[in-house]
Amino acid sequence: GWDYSPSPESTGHVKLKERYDLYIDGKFVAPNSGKYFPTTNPATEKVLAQVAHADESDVDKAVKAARKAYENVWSKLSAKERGKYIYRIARLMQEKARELAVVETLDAGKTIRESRDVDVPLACNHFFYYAGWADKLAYAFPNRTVSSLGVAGQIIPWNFPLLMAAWKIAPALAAGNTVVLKPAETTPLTAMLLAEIIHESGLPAGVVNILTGYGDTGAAIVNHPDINKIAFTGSTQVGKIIQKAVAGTGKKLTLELGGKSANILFEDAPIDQAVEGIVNGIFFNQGHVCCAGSRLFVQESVAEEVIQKLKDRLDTLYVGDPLDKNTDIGAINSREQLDTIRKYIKIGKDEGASMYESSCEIPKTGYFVRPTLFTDVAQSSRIAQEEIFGPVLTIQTFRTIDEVIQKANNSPYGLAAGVWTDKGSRIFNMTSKLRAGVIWANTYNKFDPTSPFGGYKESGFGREGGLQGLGAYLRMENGELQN
Ligand code: TXE
Repeated sequence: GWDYSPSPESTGHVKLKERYDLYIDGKFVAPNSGKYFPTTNPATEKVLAQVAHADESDVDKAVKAARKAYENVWSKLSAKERGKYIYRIARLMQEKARELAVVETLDAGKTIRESRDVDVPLACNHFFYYAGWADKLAYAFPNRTVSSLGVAGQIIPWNFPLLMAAWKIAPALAAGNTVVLKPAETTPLTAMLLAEIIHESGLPAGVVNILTGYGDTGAAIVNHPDINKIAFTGSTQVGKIIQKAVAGTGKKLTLELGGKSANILFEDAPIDQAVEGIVNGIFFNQGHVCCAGSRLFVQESVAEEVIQKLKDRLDTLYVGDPLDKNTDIGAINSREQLDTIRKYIKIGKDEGASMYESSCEIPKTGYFVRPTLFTDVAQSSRIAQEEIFGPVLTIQTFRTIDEVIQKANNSPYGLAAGVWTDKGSRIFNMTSKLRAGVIWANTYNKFDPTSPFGGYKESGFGREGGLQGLGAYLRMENGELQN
């Protein structure tokens, strides 16, 4: 139900509760410490609701509930029954699509167009897709003996709050595991709406537990001895901490971390289409995308034309109220992230790159940044090497294929890449040489539950989506799936 007492920030028919509890063992319960923290709307800087801060004792309670549900209920159900529950969750999400989209936009700052057309439908699709695999595991992995792992601990970031919850929960359940999930501290609300949906679906108590909190809550999940698998999406810095913490414990681990992905434009590409793809690649979701095409490499012969077209296009982007359907770029997720982006814009100027920012107005309150691009960027500069995670594009030029492959691969990261060219053979040549987990050709930021997603190098390991994403939640007796 949605008949909660409205918080001051409630919008339209979507009414938020004043306070959100933890979802443990099929019940909404207060945290043992009694502590709550505020989550704010980054577009208005106003508090949306108070959210429970789970501590180690709450995590322990949730892991015990997940273990009990795994041993006594979930692993005993037929695979077909498990699939039915996952379908039911997907259908209930569809019914509540509007509420989910509005709350996602309020809590994360992303545009309503994106929440409505991308995040929520993709999250639903993810549940539908994995529901279908639940009773087909034997067909999914022929010649392998597969079994569920047990309890999965899952920690997710703030850039795609509902979608990341779906990416984590759906395959875990389909593979027969139970779950303890922690959303990011700045975007806990849609995860708690998902908890309500899961509750309404009748999923047996303890199969999914959702605990809100900060990094300490995440660390308590990672370090809990009775967890069999950790799935983390977030910063490379925290990913390294988690990998160390998990070492030697026997917990299965997947890490989806940062990126600095190359978008490569050859002179024979359809230029106008490519400009749109480059804009989408870096400005979609305010640039808070791990696979954002944040480094553009454009062939020298067309560089001037492309850069001019990009500048013109930047000036047409509308930055503002995320709930306005005309908005292209919403609010930066948090004050901290705004400070990080501003810091990198200053670093770019100090490093001697030429900055161009769009001429648009930005709101006076809330966390907003003008879409920005840098030209004359040195390969070794920090803005070309470090993840900014905001609407900031660096542009470099190249002459030959070998040169651009060398530059594109010269990064600690390897999550994604884009190639824009009219030549099919060149696409295949590039995909074999670029060290990136996902490569798009003549498009960018295309996602589908059937396609595995994940990185090389410091972008992490393991895949989410597709069969590989299912395999990440299974024990394989005769050989793990390769990434
Ligand atoms: O990430 P954190 P932050 C990058 C991006 C961004 C930077 C910092 O560059 O600017 O990371 O963002 C939980 N043990 N990405 O600080 O801290 C935390 O509570 C266990 C890219 O927000 O990694 C949250 O739920 N968990 C990335 C989650 O980890 C811990 C998306 C992610 O937060 C923890 C997000 C700990 N010690 C940021 N400390 C992507 N790949 O998409 C924190 N957490």
